[in-house]
Amino acid sequence: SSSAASDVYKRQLPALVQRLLEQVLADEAAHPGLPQVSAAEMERRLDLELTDPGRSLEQVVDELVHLASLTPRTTTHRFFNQLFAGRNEAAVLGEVLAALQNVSMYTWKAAGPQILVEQALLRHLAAKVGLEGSEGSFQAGGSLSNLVALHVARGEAFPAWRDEGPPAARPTLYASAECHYSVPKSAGLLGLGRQNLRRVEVDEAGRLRPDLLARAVTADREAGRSPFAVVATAGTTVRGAFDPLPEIADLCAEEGLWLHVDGAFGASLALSPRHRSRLEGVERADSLTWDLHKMMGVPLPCSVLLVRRPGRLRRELEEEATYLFQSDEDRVNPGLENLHCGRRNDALKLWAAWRRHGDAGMAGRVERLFELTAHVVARIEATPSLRLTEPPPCINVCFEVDGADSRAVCRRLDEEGTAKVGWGMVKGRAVIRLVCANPEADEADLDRLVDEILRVAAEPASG
Ligand code: ABU
Repeated sequence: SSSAASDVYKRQLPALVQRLLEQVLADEAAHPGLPQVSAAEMERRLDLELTDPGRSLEQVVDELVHLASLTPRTTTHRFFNQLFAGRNEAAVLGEVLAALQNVSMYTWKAAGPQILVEQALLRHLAAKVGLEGSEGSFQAGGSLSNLVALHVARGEAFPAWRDEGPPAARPTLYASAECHYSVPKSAGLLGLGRQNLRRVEVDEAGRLRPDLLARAVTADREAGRSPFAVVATAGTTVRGAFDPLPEIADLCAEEGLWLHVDGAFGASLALSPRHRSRLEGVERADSLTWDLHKMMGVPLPCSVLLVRRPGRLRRELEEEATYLFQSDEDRVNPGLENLHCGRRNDALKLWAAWRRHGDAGMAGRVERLFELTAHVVARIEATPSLRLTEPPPCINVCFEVDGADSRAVCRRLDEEGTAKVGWGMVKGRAVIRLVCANPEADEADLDRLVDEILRVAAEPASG
């Protein structure tokens, strides 16, 4: 019966959750890094088969603890591998409640005030980037935010496409050669054709060149194509470059092109008065992708899409579903304007973190990441055998060790369990890409990491 079930929750769950948390956190503290093992070896260590009979809740907790003990640590001070890292306690609490209540964010009927939480966040984020009055939605990651943005841009330029299929004109899209891989993926998914995405060359610092963009648009028009949108990147994945938004926005205005800014990584700079100037021009975007799970450290995913002119999302996404949209005002039924039907509550964790830290705390987080970045840059510059690729515009630091293969260095550190740090390609060279995305890591952690990189690079296998 439902009362028996709720009794289980009241009597057992708090203690089980406490046990899970204590054991996972203790193990993480004892082993902040784990030696990487192959998938085949992991399969030998784990029993993952789904069998009868089922097990007790206590046994399930034990199994979860064991699984966690073998899972890569992304929240400790040894993880510098991705554009996200660390953990935010208030956000974790919000996430726990989201899982416990399990609302689906499509209707007021099913989610009630959680919809208002989401809308309050969208308004606040829009104001931070000068897009007051815009509409927005949460998506399951930056790739989907980019996809939906380009779907809306396509509908703006070719209103009949959604109902009638592709037009005869050849729609053409532009982005930098260093744009995120979700842009060509979206071009394929949306039926634009990946070959109709122009990858515009970048300057020395990895920023899209507006002069080449203008030339490409003119050439395409002369060839009978239909340019319709530009994706500018605010914070590229490897180098952290910010495309020149004012010049690109000028061109888009002159040419009547939709300007989508992929700020999945870099839009969080808008929260910091000290760093927001790199985003100058973002207020002229027609749409913006912003991943709060990156610099802001809330659990994945937490991606927001903002669209300047309200009504566009609904125009391009609305479908009839009488079984779902049964009551209440449409303004609180976000399922009418979202790609997703059933949708998890990604807003609550961000709202909890923001309530905890306030605007100043959120800005402070971004600023701390830049302080850590400056520290590691100074350390690299002071070490004769290390070569900084370029002064980093964001929180990812690219560098090489003289005489060492960056890929081998990263692989060795991972195999040992010393640290996770990745590599990327810049101007044809493999460079170490160290991302300072965890404000809980400190200067000593970074010094230690640089020491370990130097040690590993000096070993024969890394040459
Ligand atoms: N948006 C994908 C970023 C992947 C990375 O952390 O490098």
